[in-house]
Order: sequence, then structure tokens, then C-alpha cells
Amino acid sequence: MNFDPGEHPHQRFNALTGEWVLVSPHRSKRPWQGRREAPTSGDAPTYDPACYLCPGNERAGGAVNPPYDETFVFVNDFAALKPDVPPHSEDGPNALLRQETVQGECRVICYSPRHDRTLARMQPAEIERTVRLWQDQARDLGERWAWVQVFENRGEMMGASNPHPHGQIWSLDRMPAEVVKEDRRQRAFVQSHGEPLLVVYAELERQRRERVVVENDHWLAIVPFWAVWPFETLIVPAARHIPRLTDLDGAERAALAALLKALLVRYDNLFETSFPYSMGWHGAPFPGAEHAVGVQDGGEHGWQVHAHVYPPLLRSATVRKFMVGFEMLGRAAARPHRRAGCRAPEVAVGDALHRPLSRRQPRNVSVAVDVSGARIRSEQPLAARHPRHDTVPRPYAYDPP
Ligand code: H2U
Ligand code: ZN
Repeated sequence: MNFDPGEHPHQRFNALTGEWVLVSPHRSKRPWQGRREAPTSGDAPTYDPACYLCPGNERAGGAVNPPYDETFVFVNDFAALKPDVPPHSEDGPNALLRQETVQGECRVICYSPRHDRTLARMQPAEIERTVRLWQDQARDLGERWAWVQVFENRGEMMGASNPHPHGQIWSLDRMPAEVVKEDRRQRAFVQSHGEPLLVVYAELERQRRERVVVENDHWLAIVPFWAVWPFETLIVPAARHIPRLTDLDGAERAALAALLKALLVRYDNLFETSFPYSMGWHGAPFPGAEHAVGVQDGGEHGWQVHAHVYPPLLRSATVRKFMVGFEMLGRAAARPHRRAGCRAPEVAVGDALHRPLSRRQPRNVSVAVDVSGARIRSEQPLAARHPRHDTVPRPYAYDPP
């Protein structure tokens, strides 16, 4: 019997974190009688008088938003990190009760005054403004903090507190654990190979073309070889070494806006819902990191800026993946979508997302049917119900309750 990555349990190495991921492709066939999520409401008003983030409204802490007409940034009223905590550290007996203060700053960033927008439903020029906002914020906070984490929780399912298009920035005086792992791996790779890990990896994926979801002259969105979440993607520069978001030039910024639009529209169209996700940017730590825990230098030469996109949906707009049990107690376990005869499970995911829908119909149907389990299997495949368009989000249609 020969090894078939679309059928046989195996593990994959996450080159970026140095951890192994368990891949069990056959598990996508299991029936689901568990929790179904409420579908996202697609009909938000353009302005919601009860929204804490809409222009002119009062926030939960009592502050009033200005009547902003592009983007708006404010200090999080319920910040997880504060800049003025008194320094303190202690270990306790046998270093069993260690604790220390952490200083930082948290901000909320509104992408648009329009309550009903999402990044997928914004014009490329508006998305570009958001990219510029990420850059400006990273530059500003990077002067004071070792690590600046730009991220977005999109949708109730991923814990977003509000549908208004917004993200967050947490910046702090040290590197978080996930970032320390990536820092070590990228540092080691550039030392032994002479080129940054993600520069080499992006080139490999660009040549193989199996896991590329969207691409343009400057960016690639790929399903990483080591993906754990069902429709996980990694956004990486395609053309050159770019350590941080703040290093993008104008063309790269415009291209990133275009790529985000194309990727997020594909996500929305896949299950005909406003696709939930957690997305965030990783790049070289700022110079302040030289003094931060576990870091000797900024590590800039090994770092390539990238975004992780982690969507929770598994087989339809209402069935999500839970990271519980073995994933909590053992190691991260991927249960990627599977298509019969497909060489590797994550390739089917890339297929489902990236092919132009008019051309891909036969393949898309097989993916949609194959990944979605018994209940959906009896439905007419999505692609057959509506002629779909790659770049325009269609009005959401939901799974019947
Ligand atoms: P999330 O949707 O990802 O939770 O981000 C919204 C953030 O906005 C959240 O961290 C903050 C919350 O603390 N917030 C305010 O600072 N003021 C408000 O009036 C509402 C929400
Ligand atoms: Zn709003």
C-alpha cells in the first residue's frame, strides 16, 4: 500500500513554528449532529445608533466618537494592556509562582464609518486606507513597544463584539509566545540557508501552484502546507524580502488591498455568508525588542512580513471547527477538506477557494459535495444554484435552518 496524503493519517511540520501538526484527512467524512451556529445576519444598516463604533455615537466608556468619514483610531476603553503599570517581578518558592508586570497599549481601529461594510465589501481604495492605517499605527507604536500586534476578529463566531468593520492593535514590551517560536525558526533558517524562510517558502508555493489561492505581482495567499484550520491561509509577499508592514511601498500597499479583497470575497462566496475569521500580521519585531525577553537582536534579516487568516467554518455557514480534546491536550490536529483522488488534503481547500467559478464548476461541485457531509450532500451544490463571480460579493444566502 502506498502513502496517500488524501487518505492516510500523517503529521506535517510547521516550518514557521517548528511544531508538528496531525493530519487526519478521512475524518472529514464523519457525521455531524452537534452544534450549529446561527448564520450571520447580512442586513446591517449603514448606521446603527446603538453601535459603539459608528461616527458620532457614545462608546461604552462614555467617550463620544467624532463624526469621522474615513478611518478612526481610539485607545481601547477596556484595554488588556496599559502603559503605566509599575514594574514588578517575583518568582516565589522554587520559581513555581512566577509573575511579572507587562506594559503595553491597546487601540481599536475602525476601517470605515459605514456600519454595514466588511473588508470584503469595501472598495480597494478603502481597503488601501486600512492598510495605510495598519502601517501608521505599527510605525507609531513600534517606536515605543517591542511587539505590535495588528489583528481583526471578524464575526460573532470569532468573538468580535460588534459587526462594525474594525480591528485591534495590542502592543507590548515583549514578544508573545507564538511570535517567539516564529522568530527562532526564521532566525535559524536564514543563518543556515542565507535567505528568509518565508521568501523561500513563497517561491516554492508559487512554483508548485497547488496551494495558491490568490496572487498578484506583489502578494500570494496560500493554504500553508501545515494548515490546521479548515480554510486557513497565509498572506506573504511574492516578490521581495519585506521584514515589516511598515516597509511596504505604495505599489505593494495597493496590491495588498487588491489581494485582500479577492481573498475575502472568495471566503464570503464559499458558503454564501459573511465569513468569520481571526486575521493578524506578523513581522520583524521593532528595535525595542532587543531588550525584550528572549531576543538578542531585532532579527530583521530573517523575518518576512505575513498575515495568518484563521477562519473557523468547517463545512457550511453554520458548522464550525472546535479546537478541543486532542487539539488542547496533545497537538494541533488538522482535519482538512478532502477530495477523492486529490493528492493532498489542503489542495482541495485551495481548489475550493481559488478557481474562477465559471471554469471550476465541475471541480467545485466535487469539493462542495465531498467536504460537506451527509446533510449538505443531498443539497444542490452551491455553484449550481447561482452563477458566481470571483471579485464581487453576492448577497449572502444562508443554509436553511
Ligand atoms: P473585538 O470586536 O475584536 O472584541 O474588538 C472591539 C474592541 O473594542 C474590544 O476590545 C473595545 C473592546 O474592549 N471597545 C471599546 O474600547 N469601547 C467601546 O465602547 C466598545 C468596545
Ligand atoms: Zn457601527
